[in-house]
Amino acid sequence: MNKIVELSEKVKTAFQTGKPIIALESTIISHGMPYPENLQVAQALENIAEEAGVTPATICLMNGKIKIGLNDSELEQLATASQVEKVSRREIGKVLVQSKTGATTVAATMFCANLVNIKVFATGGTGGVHQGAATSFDISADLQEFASTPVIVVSAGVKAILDIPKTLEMLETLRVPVLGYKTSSFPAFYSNNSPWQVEKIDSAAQIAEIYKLEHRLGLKNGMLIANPIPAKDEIPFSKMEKIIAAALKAAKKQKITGQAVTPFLLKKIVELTKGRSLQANIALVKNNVRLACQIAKELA
Ligand code: PSU
Ligand code: MN
Repeated sequence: MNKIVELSEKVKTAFQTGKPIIALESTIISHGMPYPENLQVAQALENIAEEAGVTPATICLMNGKIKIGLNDSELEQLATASQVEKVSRREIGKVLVQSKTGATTVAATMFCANLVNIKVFATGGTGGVHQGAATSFDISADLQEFASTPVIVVSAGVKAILDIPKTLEMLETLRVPVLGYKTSSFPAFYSNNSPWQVEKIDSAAQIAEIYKLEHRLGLKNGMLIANPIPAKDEIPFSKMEKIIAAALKAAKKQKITGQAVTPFLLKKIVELTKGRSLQANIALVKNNVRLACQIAKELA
């Protein structure tokens, strides 16, 4: 396993000295944002963690290795590469054998973080049940990963393009705890509230305590911590509903399916909001990194 998994120097040191570590996702860098914003954001996220006294470990696949933590030049390589595969759990083996560069989704990042015992992971928004899933069967593998991988994921709810109530039902079926950080209205990515309810929790300490207790009981599930976007950065739900509907219509018209759906919709929404959604996306990920750091420190 050592040969497949490669820790960055910083991450190695953090493990040796017992410094808290958080995992960061790479799909936002490669598929979520244009260059150079993607690189700037990736670096800003790492800085936020460092300033909080936590070591960031951006996870991706490169040169046949699972990289846990990237140095500056690797981060740049990921942000500028023209051919980066979107890697969910099922693509990990193939992309490693073919030595391609792969950006890990929430599912794959959770899996890789857990391999090296990183327990907290900050992302933007996780995948879930897509609108129209009753006929398309499009349900993200992220949900299955939550059911079987004991990693705490801090996310601004789930992606707003999804069927949120069905996603919440599915998480319940998969027996995944979903907790709203200081909110009982489930956050909808760009919007800090939605018509749906979530169980509220008020401190990072309590999140860590729940995780530890579940671990003692032998529960192997992950946890979804729904962290609302700061009010000053949000786009109200009623406004986003219309924009998302337009993006979904465009996806249908262009017959976008499978893995391409999420990146297509997010890009379309950036266009339709004239970049406003990208700003919101950046703000919410930063906010999630801050909370993930607090939780990681509580667990350390
Ligand atoms: N951010 C993006 N594009 C993406 C994703 C995030 O801008 O594609 C990824 C996330 O990594 C999330 C995944 O885990 O989308 C879900 O995709 P799917 O529905 O194909 O499982
Ligand atoms: Mn899908």
